Amino acid sequence: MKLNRIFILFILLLLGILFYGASYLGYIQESYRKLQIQITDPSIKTVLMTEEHKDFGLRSSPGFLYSQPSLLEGRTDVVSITPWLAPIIWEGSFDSTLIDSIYKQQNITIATTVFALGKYTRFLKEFLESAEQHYFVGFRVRYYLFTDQPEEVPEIKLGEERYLTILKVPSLDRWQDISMGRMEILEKLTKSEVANEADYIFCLDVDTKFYGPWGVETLGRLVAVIHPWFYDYPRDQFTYERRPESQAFIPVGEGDYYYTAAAFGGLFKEVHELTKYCRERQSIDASKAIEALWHDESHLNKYLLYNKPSKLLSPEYLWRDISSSTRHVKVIRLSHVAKNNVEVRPNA
Ligand code: UD2
Repeated sequence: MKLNRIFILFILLLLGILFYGASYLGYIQESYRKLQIQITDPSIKTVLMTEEHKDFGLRSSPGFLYSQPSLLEGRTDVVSITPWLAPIIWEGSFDSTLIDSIYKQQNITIATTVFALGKYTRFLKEFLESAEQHYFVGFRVRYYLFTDQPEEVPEIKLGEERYLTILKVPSLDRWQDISMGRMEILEKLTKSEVANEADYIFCLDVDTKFYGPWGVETLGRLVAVIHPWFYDYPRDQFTYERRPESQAFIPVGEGDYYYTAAAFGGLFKEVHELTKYCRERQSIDASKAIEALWHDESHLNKYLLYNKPSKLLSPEYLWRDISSSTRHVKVIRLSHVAKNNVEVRPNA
């Protein structure tokens, strides 16, 4: 009799645990669903992305003529390869006639994300208009524009096979949160159906303007851009996060190049891993009430130190300011535009 009662109690306890577990799981799934909808609303559904990447090799056609490549002549004033043998792209290191013809055969699409929240919508017109003139001209481009004010998006005449999707996101009070918040949105976007609509993705800052060609020479598995302020600095002077308490911590003595968070890209799978890493690390820091020195850029630099990019873009691909020059940068392709941070940002 006593044994029977213990047995019944045990069964009830088991049922209780099962019931609680199931409802907790349901709760997680429900919260996750809400999160997905919030971020991807209104038009992006989350689906399993195609893991396969179109790879046609680098084919050239018989009879197609271009300058003979030289083994002895080329740029000697800059380094165009990393110690892990990734190319560093500078003017003079590639033949755009040849490389365009190779990628033309692949029928590729390039997704490009840009965020314009608060007063940053004022940068959209120049950014988009100049992109239409210089960015992947002759190739299919899909812009994904995240903004808290869709009504402020200017009307831009897009070229053939150029598309713009506007996605509404909530406003935020701190520019640091806007900057870091991009990682979570990009993490989700790179796992959404957008991953099936394009072959490569670039994520660019909006307070920039194109002045020169940015083309298929920039495509690669994981592409990072060398920050225009630090390309000639010793690594111990890079503005890495140096506090061990932060997840972005990089000890003195380590480091390759200092990369900008204002432009990066690659295959969806790779950009997904990068953005996921940054989002996770940012939230661990936030739970410990610490914020990395340069926000998402500090985490991005840590990721890229231990997950080496397969292609690096020289500071031609994101220069400081069109009015400043250096003998190394022969073509300014994309440049930050001058802005008054105090006036344009939501907080100081
Ligand atoms: C600086 C750094 C950059 C990076 C960045 C923070 C230079 C030349 N650049 O760029 O390397 O450290 O700070 O990640 O030093 N945004 C909005 N609304 C806002 C604020 C930001 O939409 O109110 C978006 C927008 O897409 C902008 C991006 O976030 O391009 C980055 O923010 P930023 O422009 O304030 O950063 P910036 O140019 O000072």
